[in-house]
Amino acid sequence: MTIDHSMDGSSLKQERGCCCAPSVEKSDARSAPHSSSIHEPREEMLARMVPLSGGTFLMGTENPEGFPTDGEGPVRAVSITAFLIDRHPVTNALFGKFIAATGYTTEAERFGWSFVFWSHIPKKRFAELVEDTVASAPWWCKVRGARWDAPEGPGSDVRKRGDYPVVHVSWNDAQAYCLWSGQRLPTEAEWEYAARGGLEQKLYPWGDKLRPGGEHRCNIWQGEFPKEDTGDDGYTGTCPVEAFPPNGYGLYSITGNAWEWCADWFDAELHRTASQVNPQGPPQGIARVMKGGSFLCHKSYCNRYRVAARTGNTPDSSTANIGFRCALSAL
Ligand SMILES: [Ca+2]
Ligand SMILES: [Ca+2]
Repeated sequence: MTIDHSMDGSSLKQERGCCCAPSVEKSDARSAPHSSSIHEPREEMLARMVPLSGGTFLMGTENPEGFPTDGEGPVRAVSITAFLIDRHPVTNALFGKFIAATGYTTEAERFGWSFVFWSHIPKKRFAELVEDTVASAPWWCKVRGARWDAPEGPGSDVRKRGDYPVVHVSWNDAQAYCLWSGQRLPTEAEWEYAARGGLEQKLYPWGDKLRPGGEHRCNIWQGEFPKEDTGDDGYTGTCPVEAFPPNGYGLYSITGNAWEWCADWFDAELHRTASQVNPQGPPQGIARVMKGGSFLCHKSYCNRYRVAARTGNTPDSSTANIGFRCALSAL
């Protein structure tokens, strides 16, 4: 089994290492297309969403904390048509409803494994559960049987994590969920517009200071990565989606906690010359955009819990720190 470790940034031309999420070569299995006529009741879906009026905002950053080679800049005026976006990332409870209704099988289940962060694997069972690690990022362990409802592999469950973001879901899985819920993934521009919560050119959804008044505002890493997360913010893994206050648009868990898939293909350059009206990203690519960073992000290693930060991963990749939220064009 070979593991393509483009998560170290090589394929995305990132200038620093990234805890983000390893991508995988899973060509030994094919993604089964998902088709279903079963849909979630529309009023339930709408009740979870926040309508945003759209408008023109300044997307990207040229702040020295940003990563120019990720394509975070230049700052440009982007226009967005009114849309709706989920108040929270899709939770385990909600994803469970989708699975129960459709019988959908996630890619991690079909491939038989997913990536789990090393310290979340019980020490006693490490040898039994871990099949391989990512050479350039040995904290990512390939765990057979790790899946959305067994996030640390066989023996783990999400019974007490219903209000946590679902993880171990690929971009393709997120698409399948959207077919059921009647939604779609947000474009990167929509996601960033929503994440900024009405503020202009701030680093975070709440302002420029990571910990205003000394308070944690999102779930990221404290301590020395990847050795020890002190969990000073209360969590050493994912956390309930409402653990921290929402942004100005009432959206929770935007930065930190789990990365969120966006609709676009990832490219570090194309947006420089593309239309700035409802940008959709490149027509093709290798990786899909992810935004928001995760509980593994730390300033010293993967300072990507800023709203302008971006990375990408292959659409069939799944890890313990990637989830998604959904959007909908205005009614
Ligand atoms: Ca944390
Ligand atoms: Ca997030």
